[in-house]
Amino acid sequence: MKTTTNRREFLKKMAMVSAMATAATMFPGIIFAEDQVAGLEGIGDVEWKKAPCRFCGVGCGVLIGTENGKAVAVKGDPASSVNKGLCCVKGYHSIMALYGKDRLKKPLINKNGTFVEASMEEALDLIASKMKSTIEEYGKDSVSIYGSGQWTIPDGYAASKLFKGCIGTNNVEANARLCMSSAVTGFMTSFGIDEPMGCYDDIDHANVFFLWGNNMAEMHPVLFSRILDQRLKRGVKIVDFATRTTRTSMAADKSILFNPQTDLAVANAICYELINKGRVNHSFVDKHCVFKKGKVDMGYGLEDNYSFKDEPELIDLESYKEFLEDYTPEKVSKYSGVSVKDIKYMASYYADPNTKVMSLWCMGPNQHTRGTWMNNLIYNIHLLTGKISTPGNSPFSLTGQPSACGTVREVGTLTHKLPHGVVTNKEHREFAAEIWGVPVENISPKPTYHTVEMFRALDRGDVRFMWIQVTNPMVTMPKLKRYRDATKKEGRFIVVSDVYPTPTTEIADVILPSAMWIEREGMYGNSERRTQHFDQMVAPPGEAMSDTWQLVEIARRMGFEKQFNYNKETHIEEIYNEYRKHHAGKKHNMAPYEVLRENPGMQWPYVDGESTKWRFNEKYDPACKEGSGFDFYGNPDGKAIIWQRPYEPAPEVPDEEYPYWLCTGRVVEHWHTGSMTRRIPVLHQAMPHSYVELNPADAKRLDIVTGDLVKLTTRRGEITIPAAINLRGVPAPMQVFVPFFDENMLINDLTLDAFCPISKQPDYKKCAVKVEKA
Ligand SMILES: Nc1nc2c(c(=O)[nH]1)N[C@H]1C(S)=C(S)[C@@H](COP(=O)(O)OP(=O)(O)OC[C@H]3O[C@@H](n4cnc5c(=O)[nH]c(N)nc54)[C@H](O)[C@@H]3O)O[C@H]1N2
Ligand SMILES: Nc1nc2c(c(=O)[nH]1)N[C@H]1C(S)=C(S)[C@@H](COP(=O)(O)OP(=O)(O)OC[C@H]3O[C@@H](n4cnc5c(=O)[nH]c(N)nc54)[C@H](O)[C@@H]3O)O[C@H]1N2
Ligand code: SF4
Ligand SMILES: [Mo]
Repeated sequence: MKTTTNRREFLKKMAMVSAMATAATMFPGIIFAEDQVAGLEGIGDVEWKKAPCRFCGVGCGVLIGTENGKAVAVKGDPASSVNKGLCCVKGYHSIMALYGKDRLKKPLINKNGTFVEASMEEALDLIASKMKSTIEEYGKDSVSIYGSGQWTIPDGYAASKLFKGCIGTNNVEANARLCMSSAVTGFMTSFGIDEPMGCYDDIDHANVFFLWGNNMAEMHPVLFSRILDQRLKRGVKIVDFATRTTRTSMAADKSILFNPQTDLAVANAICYELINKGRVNHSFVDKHCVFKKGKVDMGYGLEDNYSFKDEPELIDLESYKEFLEDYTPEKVSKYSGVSVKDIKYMASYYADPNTKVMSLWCMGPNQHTRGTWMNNLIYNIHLLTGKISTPGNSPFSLTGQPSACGTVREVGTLTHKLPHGVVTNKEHREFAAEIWGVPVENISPKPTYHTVEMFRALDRGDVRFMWIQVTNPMVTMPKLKRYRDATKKEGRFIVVSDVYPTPTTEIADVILPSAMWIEREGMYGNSERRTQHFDQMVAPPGEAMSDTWQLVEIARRMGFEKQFNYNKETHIEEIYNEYRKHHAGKKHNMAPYEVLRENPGMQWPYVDGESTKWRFNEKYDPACKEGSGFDFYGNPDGKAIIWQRPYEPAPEVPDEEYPYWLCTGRVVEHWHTGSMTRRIPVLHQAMPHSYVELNPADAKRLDIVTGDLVKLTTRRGEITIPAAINLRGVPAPMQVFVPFFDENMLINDLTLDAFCPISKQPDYKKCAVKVEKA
C-alpha cells in the first residue's frame, strides 16, 4: 500500500505533530517518531504495512507507515478482527521504541569490567568457543538459554532446535514461566492438552464478564474496550473480583475485593453453591467430565532442587460434594473477606442457564503458589455448568506477552516441551528429531531446570553458561539479589541479546545488539491462538542482528551447519515452513506462510483454509469425534477433569514484624521493565517513576501523603520509594502495591521466590512487608 504525501498533507502532518506534543497520550490516530519529525526532509512516499503490535498479548493489528527508511507513523489496522482499527497508548507510540538514543548498535565484550566494542564476528566466535569449552568441561547441561514470550516464533524455534535437538540439553526456558506456566499446567491437568478453547469473539456473545484478579483496563486495554463497547450495545455486566481496586474495578458494574490467596476458597464456594442449589448441568457433566483429586500440602518450592509429583485419583461427585462442605459461603466468608451475599451473587450468574459467562484472568490466578489449582477451579465452575467451548461461554486465560502463546506454548520453549510435544514422550522425541535432522538420542528424555531452578543452578555452578534473549531478568526475577549475585560469580559466562542497555546487560560477558520487531521479519501468536506475521520494514541500527540469525550463526559455529542451512534472505519463511510440520493435523495445523503474509492473522487449528474458533465443540472443531457433541480430545477418554483442590495459605503471610501484604504488577503506560516505554518520551513523562500505593486509611495512620518517601522492608531486602495515595489504584487496608517498571527501584529485591509446585511459576503477588515513613 503506497500513498504519496502532497504539500497539503505535509502541513496536516505537521499540525498533527504539534497536537501530539500536547495531547499525545490518548491521541487516537497517527503518531510520528520524534526525530523523524525534526528532520522531516522531503515529502516522500509513506508506505503502510501490517504488523502485530510489539507489546501485549491482545495482539492488535497495526499498520506502520515508513518513509525514507524510517518508521514514521502507526495506526490501528481496521482489517484486524482483534482491534478493528483501535490501539492503546503503547500501540500508538510503539515505533518510538525503535529510536531511543542509546540503542545498542555494536557487540560489546566485557574485558575486566569494561565493555569494549567488538565486531559481530569476534563476538559470535567468542560465544561459540565459550559454549564449546563449557560443554567439554562441565557437560551439556551446563549451558542454557533463557528466552521470552517476546521472542518471535522463529527465534524460539531456532533456540529449541539448537539446544534440545543439536546440543542435547533441555536447558531451554523462557520468561513465560513467570507469566503463564500456571495457565499451561491448568490446561494440561484439566484438559490433557495445553490449549485455549475460546476466542475474542466470545466477547460479542457473553452476557457477563468475570475478571478473576486481572486489571484489563490497563493490561489488555483494547480487549477491555471491546467489553465496554458490548456494555453500551447490549448492557452486559462486568464483575471485577480482585485484591485491589484498579481502573478495571472502577469501570466494572460490581467490584468485589477478596483477601490474597482466598480466591481458592471462593471458587470452591461457588462450586458448593452450584451443586447444592441443583445448578449442575448433569447431562454435560455425566457425558464429558470426570472428577479427580491430587496430592495436597505440596510445599512452595523455596528450597533448591525441590520436586513434586502429583498422584491423581479418580473420585465421584458424592465425595467431591462432601469435600465442598468445608466451603459453604458462610465458612469462606469468614476468611476471604467476601460477604456471603457476594459469593452467592457470583454463583448466581454461573448458575443461570440463560446467562452466558466469560471468565477472564491473567496474573492474579497464575502468579500464585497454587496457580495450577486456581486455573483448575475456574474450569470446574465452567465444566459443572457446561458453560464452555460455545460462543460466549468461555473460561479465557489471557496471555500477557505478544507471543507467549505463539513462541512458548506452541513452539514449546520450556524445559519439558518440544514443538508440539514433551521431551518425556518417545514418539514426540522421534517426531521432532526427524524434522530437525538429528539422531533421536540427542534429545534428552529428562527435563532439566525450570526458570527459578535454572538461576539457582547458575548460583550453585551446575549451569555455567547462560544466553539471555529478549528478557530482562535482572529486573524481573523474584528474590533478585540471590540471582544477581549468582550471575557475578567466578566461572559463569553470560551472553545478553538486547536492544538497549539494562540491568541485565550490565552483568553480561558479551552483549549482542538485536534487531527489534519490524527491523526483522517474524511472527507472534496472541491469546486467541492467532498467528500474525510481520515483514522487515526498516533496517536495524549498526550491526544489530535478529535473535533468530544470532542463533543460526552460533549453531553453525558449533558444527550444526547442516541443521541450520538456511538462506539469509528467506530464512524466516524456511524456518516457519519447517516448524509447521511439527503441528500438522486437524488439532494444531498452522496457516501456511503465504496466508499469514496476506492476512492480519489466522487462528490455529487452521483446517481446510479456515481458522477454528471454538475448540472441543463438534460444531466448530473438525478434530472432534463425530457424534461426540463435545470432545476433550487432550485426554484419551475425551473427558475433561473437575478437580478437587483445597484452599491452602500463602507461604509467607503478614505477621507482627512484617504486617502488610506486598503485591506487585504493572501500569498502562509501561511495558514490564520500562526498557522500551521509558524511552518513549510521552509515556515516560506520563509515568516517570515507580511508587508504592497505600490504602488511604493506612497512609493516614502512618502520616504519609502522596510523594512522601516510604521504606518497604521484607525478609529479603528493602527499598525507599515515593507514596501514591488514591492515584492509579487503591489497595485494600493492610496491603501495598508497587509496579515493577522502574529499574531504579527494584521491587524484586523484596519479592519471594516461592512458586506453584506444579507449574513452577513464582508468586509475585504476595509476601509480607513492613511499611514505614522514611
Ligand atoms: N501496560 C501493560 N500491559 C501489559 C503488560 C505491561 O507490562 N504493561 N504486561 C503484559 C503481561 S506479560 C502480563 S502477564 C499481563 C498482566 O496483566 P494483569 O494480570 O492484569 O496485571 P498485574 O498488574 O500483573 O496483576 C494485577 C492483578 O493481580 C490480582 N491479584 C493479586 N493477588 C491475587 C490473588 O491472590 N488472587 C487473584 N486471583 N488475583 C490476585 C490483583 O487483583 C490485580 O488486579 O499484562 C500484559 N499487559
Ligand atoms: N515483581 C514482579 N515481577 C515480575 C512480574 C510481576 O508481576 N511482578 N511479572 C512477571 C511476568 S508476567 C513477566 S512476563 C516478566 C517480564 O519480564 P522481562 O521479560 O524480563 O521484561 P521485559 O521488560 O519485557 O524484557 C524484555 C527485554 O527485551 C528487550 N528487547 C526488546 N525487543 C527486543 C528484541 O527484539 N530482541 C532482544 N534480544 N531484546 C529485545 C527489552 O529492551 C527488554 O530488556 O516479568 C515477571 N516479573
Ligand atoms: S492493547 Fe496491547 S496489543 Fe493492543 S495496542 Fe495496546 S499494547 Fe498493543
Ligand atoms: Mo507476563
